[in-house]
Amino acid sequence: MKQTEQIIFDCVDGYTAGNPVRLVKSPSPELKGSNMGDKRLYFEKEYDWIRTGLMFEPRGHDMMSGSFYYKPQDLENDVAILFIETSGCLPMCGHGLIGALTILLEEHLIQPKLEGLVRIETPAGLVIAEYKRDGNKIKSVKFTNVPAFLAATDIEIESLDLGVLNIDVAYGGNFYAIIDIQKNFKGIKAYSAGQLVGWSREIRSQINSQNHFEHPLDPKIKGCSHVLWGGKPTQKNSIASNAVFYGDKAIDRSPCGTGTSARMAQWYAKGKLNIGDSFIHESVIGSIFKGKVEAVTRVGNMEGIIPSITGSARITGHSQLILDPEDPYVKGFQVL
Ligand code: PYC
Repeated sequence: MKQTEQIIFDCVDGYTAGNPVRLVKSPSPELKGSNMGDKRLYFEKEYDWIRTGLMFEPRGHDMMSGSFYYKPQDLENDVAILFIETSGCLPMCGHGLIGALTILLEEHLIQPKLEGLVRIETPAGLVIAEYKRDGNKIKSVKFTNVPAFLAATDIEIESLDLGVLNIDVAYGGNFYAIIDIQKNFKGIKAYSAGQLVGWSREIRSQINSQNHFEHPLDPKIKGCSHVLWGGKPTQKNSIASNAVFYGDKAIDRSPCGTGTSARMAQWYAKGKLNIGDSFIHESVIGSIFKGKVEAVTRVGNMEGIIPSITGSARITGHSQLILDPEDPYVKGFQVL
């Protein structure tokens, strides 16, 4: 696939718990590498202009999140997914996976070997999903995520506006700086999304300049990319609410699948959740993911959990997006 030629991408748009998903049906750039982790790096090196063209304005927006799908490397599996987001190519994206799978199944783009179960290769590792179907509609997707773990606790960061904040960092497919309600942070309902975005950028850059986060078993996954702000639940059955910051300007409209996984690992490590417990997590718009601590595991020399996340997605439209080398905004832009 060449940047010098016009390319027309066939896409299906939708959302998972309110956050956008855009699956590219075709064409998909050929990726080199023996697993999705290597292929992710190859895509970032050779094809980042496709990601920015399809995710940034004017074809996308600050929250846009998408994916390409591929034949799996291991033929025991059903599909491989590459996540393309405004923030880059994430190792794993929970709302993206639920959305991509719903589209792949409803549009008959994949035929799982076993009805009701899909084995998905992601850059972060193998993820196994179960889905419930009603006719042609996928009613819900439950995926068992890669292992999640608490990576660091009680990091002190000075925010210019909020003052000193106490932050934990946990991994759930991406590294999350988790800011729970505390003396200098009253919970997400007390602030605007714009305030959270501004503070998140400052905090993420301080956290990464003072610490190094790297997956103990996969050095390709490093850096704290997301900031998860905590809040009180507003709905009867939910346990907590949260707002996740990603990219440079986005607040996740969904409860964030990898963020919920990271937060469950944090709660488990602090004795607030046990094996088998469920964790109903609310987003800024009140949408819900149901999390569960499925098992305990080890990640290198750390104790971790195997989290599962259940949610649902809907298709909203079909489009053809054109990347034309003569278009001055072919690579897209962001207004920061
Ligand atoms: O659901 O894992 C997720 C996610 C990551 C960034 C936005 N959503």
